[in-house]
Amino acid sequence: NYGNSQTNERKTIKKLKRGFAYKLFYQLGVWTQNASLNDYYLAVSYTVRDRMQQLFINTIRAFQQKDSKIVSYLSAEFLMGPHLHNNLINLGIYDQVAQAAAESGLDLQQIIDHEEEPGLGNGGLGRLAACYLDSLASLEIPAIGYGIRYEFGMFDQAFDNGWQKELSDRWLQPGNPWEFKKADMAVEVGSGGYTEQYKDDHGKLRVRWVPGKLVKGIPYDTPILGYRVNTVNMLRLWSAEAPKSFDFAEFNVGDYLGAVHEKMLAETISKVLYPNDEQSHGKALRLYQQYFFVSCSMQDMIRIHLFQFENLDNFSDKFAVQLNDTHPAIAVPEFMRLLVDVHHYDWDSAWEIVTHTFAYTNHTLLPEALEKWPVAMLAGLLPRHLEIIYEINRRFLDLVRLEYPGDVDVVRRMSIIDETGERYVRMANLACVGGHAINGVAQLHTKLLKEHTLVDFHRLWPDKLINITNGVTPRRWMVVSNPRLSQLIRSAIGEEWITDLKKLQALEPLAEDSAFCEKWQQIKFANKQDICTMFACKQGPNYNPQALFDVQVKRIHEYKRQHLNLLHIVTLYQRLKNNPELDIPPRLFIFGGKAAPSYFMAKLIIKLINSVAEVVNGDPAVNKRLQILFIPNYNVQIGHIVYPMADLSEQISLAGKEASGTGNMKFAMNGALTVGTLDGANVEIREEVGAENFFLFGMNVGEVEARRAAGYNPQDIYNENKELHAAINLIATGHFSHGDRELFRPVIDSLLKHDPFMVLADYQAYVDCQQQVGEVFQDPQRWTRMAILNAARIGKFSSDRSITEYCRKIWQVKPFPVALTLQRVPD
Ligand code: 26R
Repeated sequence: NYGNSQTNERKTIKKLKRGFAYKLFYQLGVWTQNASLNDYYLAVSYTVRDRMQQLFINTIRAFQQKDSKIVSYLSAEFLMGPHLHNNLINLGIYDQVAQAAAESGLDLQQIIDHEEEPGLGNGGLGRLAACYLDSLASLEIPAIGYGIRYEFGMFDQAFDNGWQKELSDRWLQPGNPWEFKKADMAVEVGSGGYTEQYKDDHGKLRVRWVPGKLVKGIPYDTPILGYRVNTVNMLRLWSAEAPKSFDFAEFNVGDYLGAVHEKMLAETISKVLYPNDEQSHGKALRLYQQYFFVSCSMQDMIRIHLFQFENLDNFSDKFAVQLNDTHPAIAVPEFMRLLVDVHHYDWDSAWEIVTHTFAYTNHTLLPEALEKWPVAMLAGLLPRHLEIIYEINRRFLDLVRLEYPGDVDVVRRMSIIDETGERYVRMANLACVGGHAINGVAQLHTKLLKEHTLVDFHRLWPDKLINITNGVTPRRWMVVSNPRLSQLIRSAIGEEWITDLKKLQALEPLAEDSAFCEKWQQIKFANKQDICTMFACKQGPNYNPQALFDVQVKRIHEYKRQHLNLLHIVTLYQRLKNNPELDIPPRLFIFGGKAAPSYFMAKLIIKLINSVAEVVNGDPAVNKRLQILFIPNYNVQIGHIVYPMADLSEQISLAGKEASGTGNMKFAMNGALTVGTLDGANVEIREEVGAENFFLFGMNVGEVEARRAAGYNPQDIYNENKELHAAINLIATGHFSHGDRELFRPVIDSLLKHDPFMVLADYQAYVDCQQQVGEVFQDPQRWTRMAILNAARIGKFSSDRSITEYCRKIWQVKPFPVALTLQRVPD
């Protein structure tokens, strides 16, 4: 019935076109001729959203069935990226909508590109949460992502004379068609005040918290589509508002301005995402943000639970709550408070429920990133929670003393309270004690947690700490962002790989098929051309799509060693200046990434990259073979462009510092080869794709430790290594700073005096490895074969695999397929 399906297709397109026109007219209130691109973006998005609603509402109903267990993913960050394109793909209506748009005189691509992305995350941790939501829905696991609806997400980055400038991110300004405000589902959250004892109706002595202030949390729900399934999960983000009682009429009689001021203060809570990925333990607002969204979310889950059950006894059968790092760890005492103070559970039963509910994922090995809050701050902001934390700690330390009699040191180390100086609450210890599972995010990371960061906890509870290696969603990171490659793969091996990424293995034999290899190369080339047209070189000739595209995109951090990459560039620059005949392939070095606004060294590294770029790109003696592009404002949208066009993926952190990395996976999926250290998930990527298809260099963790133990002196390396010496001197003597010898001195000094991330120690190995990279690139057949094998063997790193492991090892949740029992609109 080809004819039949064709008429259906026509009907669908006609309906979509009518949908656009309706939305423009009725919802946006504009006439076609006057509509802006934003109006069209909203009209198309609302039309698409309507097609998700039946599924969304059916899924919510399914949550209410007793035998469905729900995963709650608590995260201070969700770096979702644009919704429209992804939803079109997951719904399977991209082609129809493109056709309907075209027939309405619209360019769907232009509309998709118009979307202001919700960048409610800093980097890896927030993006991981977004990939996990995609997989949870696609695997038909009932799940709610709980977080904060920041009015201002990650700042926009611009360059001013090569320096990073932060601009506020106004993502909500054009209107957000994907969210539903649920004003009547608001909950109240307290702060400050005091605690008191009182006798309840049965004469039993109880404690209650009398907060000094209240705010209201309003949920905004965004539907999260699975890929071609009926499940539409939800992302529930909380926005802070002043509660009714603070309204001028009732509370602040006569003090109108005072009341407005109170309202303003309440609303600052969800105003802005903290852009630091360094420690922010001085910031009461940050702590309160965490408490705010956690309290809202726990109250919400309790409400959902009590909707179906009489009490909270079986709460942990209904909800598995994952703590995405320690940012939501205050959930442990909050849930205890709700159970003991509000729902009148005794301590032991409450603790049983709490510990069966929570599990904690650790995402970092950097000691400075382990959260701790001053006890004094908690006492002021959350007095009842501090009492509960003390009680948790008292009982926990009794257990520790029992296990290790006489060992006061272990007690000091494992205590939730750090008493070495000013007293702090250690959030990682709290999270470890308060849940039934702890996990690292890559094998090496978990091993290092076991041996160092969490060694005592691992000794006490040998089965509690497990590994679940990170993964990323192939829907967004292949199908959405790389349509050309996805189409080629589809035509070669079908499309099962989209939901079962191991199936990419079927590509392996095609690495020997010259016709396929040629198509593969053409696609890479076309993707590279795209970026060359998108960005024009400001100083020199336009970027050359034949060049080796050598890419490092990630947050700017010393441990990630963007400056090692830069030293290699300066080395090549000098080699070319000294020897114009040098036989190396042309390279385009691409950078992208933001620096935390207060991270001086990271910002200086950005300035240094831009400064080297200016000189190199503007030097006709080298700029046919060496060019540098720092793409401003790296975000999910830019990621969509960057991964598909990369030849080489830079994963060059000092071994032992990167917990996992996830960009490394996205690059390999899109046919880039990796140059990397044995750090994070690189180790497992190399294992999967084969050592012969991975450019490995540098010290491993053991060698790093040994080197440091032997007394590391970067100055010696600088003195002995001629090329390195010259490269550093070129920067130090102002070659890239118009003669200014002071500008980059802090970078140089750091490298020569301490070099905490051992850039100099790995320099020679890196440069040598890059030499090899260049040689292989000059053999396109060989390069392409390696790239295809990388993609073919990357299946393990699908977030579907990660989520399947979480379900089995931590959450004890099974897929719960949604039946479409509810029709669209009741008559
Ligand atoms: C304490 C606070 C200010 C803070 C510290 C660190 C806030 C945010 C961070 C960022 C950390 C936790 C993070 O993003 N970690 C990254 O998590 C990714 C997902 O697991 C890993 O791939 C990546 O290696 C790791 O750095």
